[in-house]
Parts: sequence; C-alpha cells; structure tokens
Amino acid sequence: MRIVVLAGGIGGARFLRGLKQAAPDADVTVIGNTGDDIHLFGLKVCPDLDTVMYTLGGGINEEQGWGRTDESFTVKSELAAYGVGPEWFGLGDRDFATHIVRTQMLGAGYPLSAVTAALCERWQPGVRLIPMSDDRVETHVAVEVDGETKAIHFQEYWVKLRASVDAQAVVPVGADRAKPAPGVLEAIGEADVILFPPSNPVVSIGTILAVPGIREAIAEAGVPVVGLSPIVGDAPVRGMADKVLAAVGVESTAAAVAEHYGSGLLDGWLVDTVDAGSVAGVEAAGIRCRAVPLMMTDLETTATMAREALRLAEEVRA
Ligand code: FO1
Repeated sequence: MRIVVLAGGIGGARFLRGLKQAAPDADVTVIGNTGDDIHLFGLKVCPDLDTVMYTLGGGINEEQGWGRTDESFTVKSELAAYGVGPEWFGLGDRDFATHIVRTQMLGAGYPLSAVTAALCERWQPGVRLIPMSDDRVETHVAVEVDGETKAIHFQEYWVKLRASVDAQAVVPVGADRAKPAPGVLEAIGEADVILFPPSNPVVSIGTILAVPGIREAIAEAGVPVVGLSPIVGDAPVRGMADKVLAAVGVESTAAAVAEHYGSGLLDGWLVDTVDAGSVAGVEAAGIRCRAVPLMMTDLETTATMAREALRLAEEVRA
C-alpha cells in the first residue's frame, strides 16, 4: 500500500512512528513542511524535516521532540562569547553538523530534495522524505509590538515569544511562487491513501497546501484523504496551534479544523473520544468522522491511531 503523509514537526513525526508500526509493509512518502526553515549563522536549518528524520532515524531528543539526543552546546556558547546570536534558538553541536552538510550541499547546487535524500541515507527513516518544495518558503507572523505591527519569522514568534502575543496574520512567504519538489505530485498521484497527521493545521499542513498544485493534486487524487485532529477537547495536544488557528479565524475545536480543511479535501476525520459530541457535526459537513483515542502516549497507542485512520480510509473508499 502506498501512503502519502503531509507532516510538520513533532506531532507528525510521532504519528509516523506509529504508522510504520501499524503498516510495516507500506510504502510511505512524507511530504515535509519547510515553512519553519530559518537561516542562522550562514546555515539553513529545516526544523520539520529534521524532526521527521531524527525521530524515525532514532536520533531525536525524545522529550523535546526536536534536536538531537545526547546533545552539547559548545559551538552555541562560543558563538555567544563572540556576541553572535540568536541565543533563543537552541542549536546543538550534533545538530550543527546536519545544517553544515545541508548548507554545503545546497551551496554546491543540490536542491533541497536531493540534500534531504542524502541526509536520510545516514538516518534510514524508513520513509521517503521529500520537502514540499525546493524553493524557499518561510512562514512569517504579523504581530503587534509596542503599538506597531511588524512581521517576524515564525521561529521568533514560536520559540522566542512562545506565541505569547496574538498573531495578526500568518504568511508563508514565497509559497505562491514555490513549485512542488520533484516527486511530490507523483507520490500524491500514485497514493492509495493520503493522511493528514496531527500536525499544526495552519503553519505545517496549511503551509504544505499553500504550495500551488499540492492542494489540487490531493483533492483530485481520487483516493481517501483522512486526517487526525491535533485539537483534543478544544485545546492543542502540544504546541500552540490555537494561537495560529485564531489568526486564520478558525476556532480551536476538532470540528472547526476539519471544516477548515473542508470536505473538498478531507474524506475522513478522526477526533478524540472526548470530542465524540462533534462527530455528527463533522459528518453533516460531508466528512466521515469517528471518535477514537488520539493521545500519542506511546508507540502502541499511536499505532492503533494509525490503524484507525487506515480503517476509516477503507470505509470511505467502500
Ligand atoms: N524549539 C524550541 O522551543 N526551542 C528551541 O530552542 C528550539 C531549537 C530548535 C533547533 C533546531 C530545530 O530543528 C528545532 C528547534 N526547535 C526549538 C523546534 C522548532 O521551533 C519546532 O520544531 C518547529 O519549528 C515547529 O514545528
């Protein structure tokens, strides 16, 4: 079975680990979000691609869900000694190696998709990880600080400000001119099922869908598209998705996220059992809906979630 998964960072990566457990023989292609990418110290950092690669490759810092395990921060502290920041973005020594290799290959003319494939040679994530685009896309957030509205990089909003101020707007800069990376549209066209894991619907999955051609390819793929709600009991399971949902006028409920994606895109939607009351409303919106446990507390629980998503896809296909 060929499965295509649109993935952001931590939630998407954790789900993928369960999916691999649930469908070990499946051919999984992950279309990764690159809107979180940031250029620091002359290096290109791809947080969501790295979180998927490290998580599935066994190198992730498990409790953080980002960065490497057994990390040290000698380079970061030496940079700080030179007064070179930013201090607020924690790049570890092991992680620096990934960004150096990536930036070196990009400098040599390799596209991001080829660089990602090369990095995955080491990590063997067990899925094909393709960035949504080889073109530069960076999510910026409009915030009001000291009475003036300004656009800041998503990482500054997310990590430095901890999303403590309201986002007036969230803009994936460059998305409108970006092209799907080689293999993205082909993977969607050949998929037997397409999954939206519990990633951030705005800055992760929304950014991938903002690349012209991707949303259309999914809508026209003619195969079941099933999503899992990142919102449980009116609150994001992790992260601050509610902050960016508000910026696009979507309330922080499992049903609202389904309707935000729309029945033109989604055929099925899994909500957590605490949101069982919203099943009827989602079904009324033309999206098949089931309530199952959605807290990814351990590998087996996550595998069960993935099985439920695949089961719903078969129900939809029937
Ligand atoms: N998130 C934080 O909350 N604090 C950090 O210092 C931080 C550093 C960092 C370094 C590399 C990397 O790949 C990710 C990092 N993240 C950090 C997570 C990152 O902001 C998020 O993973 C995504 O951008 C959101 O999905």
